Amino acid sequence: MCVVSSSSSSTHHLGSSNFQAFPMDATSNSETTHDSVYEEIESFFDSAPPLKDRSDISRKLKEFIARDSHSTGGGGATRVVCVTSGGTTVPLEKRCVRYIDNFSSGHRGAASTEYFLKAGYSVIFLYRRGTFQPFCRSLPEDPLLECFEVSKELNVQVCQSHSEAVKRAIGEHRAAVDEGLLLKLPFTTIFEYLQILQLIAMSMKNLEKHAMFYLAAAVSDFYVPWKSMVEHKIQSASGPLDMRLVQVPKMLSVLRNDWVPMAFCISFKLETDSNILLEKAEKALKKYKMHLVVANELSTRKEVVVVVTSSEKISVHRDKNEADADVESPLIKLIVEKHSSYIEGSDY
Ligand code: PAZ
Repeated sequence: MCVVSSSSSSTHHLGSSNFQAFPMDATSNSETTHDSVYEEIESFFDSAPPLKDRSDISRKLKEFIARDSHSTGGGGATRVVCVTSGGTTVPLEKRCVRYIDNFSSGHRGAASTEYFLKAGYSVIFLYRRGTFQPFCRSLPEDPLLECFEVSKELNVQVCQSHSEAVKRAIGEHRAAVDEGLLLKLPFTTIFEYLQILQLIAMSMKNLEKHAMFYLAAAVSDFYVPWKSMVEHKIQSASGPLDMRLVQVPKMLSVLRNDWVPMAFCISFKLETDSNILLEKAEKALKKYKMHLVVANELSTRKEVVVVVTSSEKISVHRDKNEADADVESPLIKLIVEKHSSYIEGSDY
């Protein structure tokens, strides 16, 4: 039988990831976050496999934020939002053949990114590789094969039926990237996601209230710590699999209290049981001191969401009278208004 537990792991320990869990004012709010949470988080980062392209990501973030403050005359008045999108994977082996995944398509994150850009925000799009991308939502599933055709002279051309969608996807996407308004950073595993999220937070800290975190990614609740993970493919000949997953430390507390204490923070709560959804969203709002929690149910998430604040619950619906309308359009409008009130100091 193949058992993945801490006792099987020590020989495969990769050592420190050269990653500091609390590079900024870590103790400033220590009374608000339990020491044990800090310890769990520190241990998560210390034992996570180092990000391969860490310095490249840091450089891109630095340049993106710097370009942003230059374009506003150094006043830093531009609003920057980090949109997280898609689901994180949990590898079961270091030389990963199998992993635990979740349903998230990244549609929410991609659509929201488009609306934030339209509202004048710069967007850092932290997305799961292979999920929906901003401006590409209306393309068919296999765009290369379905949108293009090859003429007798072997010229590649866009099929008439898809030409508008292709023009929009390429044009609007390129404009946002070239103008320095959209930075896309991919992740696959929970280890990559949380390490990149921290790098983003570090880079956005000085934006203070103009920074926003819109955390729509479906983040794994359980994982196999890297130091407990077997190196090679788990063998089925060994019989049934007995595996212990531990809880992913709750990063929302440190994000809110230590990494970016001034940023406007929005988390999402997904449930399949509508009876517990709002209660859980309210709990998350209080526990992690979020400014807003967006509550949604799996089967209706494209139709309606509920924005939960400390004083109200606002249902936001997709406009059913419009064929291509989505719920993200009114949702982002509302969130932008709430963020404005926060910046002006008239709310929260
Ligand atoms: O990615 P998608 O458009 O298929 O779904 C969006 C969502 C349901 C993942 C998002 O709205 C959400 O609720 N994210 C947080 C999930 C959670 O509770 O962990």
